[in-house]
Amino acid sequence: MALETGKIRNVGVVGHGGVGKTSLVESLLFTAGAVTRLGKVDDGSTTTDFDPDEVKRKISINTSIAYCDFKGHRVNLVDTPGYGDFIADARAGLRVVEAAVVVVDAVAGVQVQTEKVWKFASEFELPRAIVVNRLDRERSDFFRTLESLTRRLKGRVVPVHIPVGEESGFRGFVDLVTQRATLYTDGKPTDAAIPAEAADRVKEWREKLVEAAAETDDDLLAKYLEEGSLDEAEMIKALRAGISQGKIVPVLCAAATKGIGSQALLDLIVHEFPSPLDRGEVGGTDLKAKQAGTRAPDAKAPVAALVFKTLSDPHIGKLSLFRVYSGTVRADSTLLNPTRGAKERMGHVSWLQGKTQKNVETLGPGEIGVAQKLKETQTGDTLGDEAQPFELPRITFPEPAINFAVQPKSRGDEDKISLALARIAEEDPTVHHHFDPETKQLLISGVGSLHVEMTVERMKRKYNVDVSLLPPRIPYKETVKGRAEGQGKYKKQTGGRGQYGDTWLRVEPLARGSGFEFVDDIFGGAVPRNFIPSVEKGVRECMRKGILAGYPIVDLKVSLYDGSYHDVDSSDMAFQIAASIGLQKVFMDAHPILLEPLVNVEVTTPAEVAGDIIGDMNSRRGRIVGMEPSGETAVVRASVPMAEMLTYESSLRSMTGGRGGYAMEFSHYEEVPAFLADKIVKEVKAEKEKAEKH
Ligand SMILES: Nc1nc2c(ncn2[C@@H]2O[C@H](COP(=O)(O)OP(=O)(O)OP(=O)(O)O)[C@@H](O)[C@H]2O)c(=O)[nH]1
Ligand SMILES: [Mg+2]
Repeated sequence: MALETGKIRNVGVVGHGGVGKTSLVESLLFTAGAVTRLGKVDDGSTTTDFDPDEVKRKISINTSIAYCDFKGHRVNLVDTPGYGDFIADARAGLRVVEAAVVVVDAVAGVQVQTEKVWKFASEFELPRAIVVNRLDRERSDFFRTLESLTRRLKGRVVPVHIPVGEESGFRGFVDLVTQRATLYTDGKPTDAAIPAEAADRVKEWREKLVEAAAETDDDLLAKYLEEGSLDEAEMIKALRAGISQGKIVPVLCAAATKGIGSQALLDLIVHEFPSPLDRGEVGGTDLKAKQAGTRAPDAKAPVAALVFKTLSDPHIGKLSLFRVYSGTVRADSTLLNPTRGAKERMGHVSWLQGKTQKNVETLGPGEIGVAQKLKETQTGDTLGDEAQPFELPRITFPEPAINFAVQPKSRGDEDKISLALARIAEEDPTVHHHFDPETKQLLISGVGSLHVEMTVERMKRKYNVDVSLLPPRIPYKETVKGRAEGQGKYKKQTGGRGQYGDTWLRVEPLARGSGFEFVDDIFGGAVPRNFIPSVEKGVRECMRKGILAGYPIVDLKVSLYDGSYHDVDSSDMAFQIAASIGLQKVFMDAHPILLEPLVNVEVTTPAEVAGDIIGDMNSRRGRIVGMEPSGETAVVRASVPMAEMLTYESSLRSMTGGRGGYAMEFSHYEEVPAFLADKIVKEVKAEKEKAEKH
């Protein structure tokens, strides 16, 4: 029997890193009786942080799912990571739920990622509740936190709880609707009258709650203005509607590790948050009619399920986590993945309790489940009925912002590395990799440096390949600014047949981006026809290797205008060598320079530090090409040498307190300023000498 759709609550638990999301999920599971003992993040025993990397670092890296049954409802909890590098997973998690619990720390208040997940929740139009957690900590302050919530988050934020006791003395809260206190001793709640110490606050904040409730509805507001109050039933009704429509964001108190607040949060989830049925139809593309279409949360409708997360484990294999939007997914059925044009056999389908799977026969609309070993399906794909192909909007992921080169620790591991990275990218769509033919390096790109480091650890642990990370080499190029001409001669007389080639070459610069041009200016056979391709070959080979500092030469015109030959000793090889000797000399006489790649950068920053961002860009030899303030955030566009952007991530983080973001793409090549070019040439020479010594 599939679950009753109206009795399902899918809830994303989101927030800044380390505020207690995983602990809160654990506490909810424990309170509802879904687990028999309260796991702890600190000893790696929680339900939702089970990955070895999570256990080791004591942070969440992957979105994971747990469920509990509470007062006749099924509550699916989507525990998401809060660390910035993994926040894309939180966004993917929020795509498949009907509501969000935003957890904030009672000491720190609103933080960078709080604002980010808030924006994600707004993007998906999710109703939400805020849990002020860790109220038992030193220096925690509910009201200061509340002040930061009101100031920094858009929405009608109103407390429905007032805490009782502070810091280590925090022992419960007063419910502003019922005006009863819930006080905890040894993790056990008891109902009590409002303690005297909280009475003033309760009076003050209840008034504000009544006002907020009244404002959700014109009739209620009229009544409230007339009578100065609302009765409890009216208030509950107004709050329910207000919360589920997102007009009111209730704030609750908690200390997750002590179990305080879980029961009240579960009550709110089942009573106030919408079910998949309330959410109604979802939009997508009807692939048969080739137009926009919808799917309803109806067990008999055609299946539409969205894969929002892929996990792969060398032992278990691939796991695809999906959310059913319509229809019924059955074990042992076959579904179509229209994106890949693949039929997928759903063997077992299961509910997920952290890493534990519970096989079920069917998964109905609104349910979240997992399938094993789907062949082609990837994160973001839709699974559905073959006869009624349909595609839900894909989940989009941020473009990677940071690149590292990887170097195998043992020789011959290159293939293994690419394979491992391809597998990891299946699980984590924010990891990209590609081979750069110019620098001959394999590059890994990710969201941030921790993200790339974790990727390397995963490669080692799961696929047994060990690599070291280097900053990527900058693909400089060489060219000339002036003209020069001269001779390149190669002559060798040793015993029998000798070697003879003689070329006169002229070099000139070409326009940026035009590459290479070879001109045959020989009259009267000074260099025989059949050796002219040899000269060009010698020139090309020499250009590929570089002359000034070993970088490829571009935008150069080379003319062969004279030479001489020997009837017996001249050969293809001799002319190649002669040309190369000649080019090396004339090139250096023609005012050689280095070119460097420039990138277009777009920085998104809180408006108040936009000035710092611009100043910093100038110090990176960047040219500002545009600046758009748009309310609280500003967008700064600049053209900057790629070499100056290698360390940008950490600078941006410190300048913006982690609230900034940036994207960049290659633009064009420009001359490296002379003083820097000298430095680069010297470094390359020193490296070469060192390499030759070894
Ligand atoms: N004192 C106190 N500590 C808490 C509370 N809740 C969580 N912690 C501790 O805070 C730390 C982080 O808790 P987590 O549950 O991992 O936080 P999280 O938000 O899931 O972290 P990420 O998933 O990495 O973003 C752990 O050491 C918890 O034991 C609380 O209510 N009181
Ligand atoms: Mg966590």
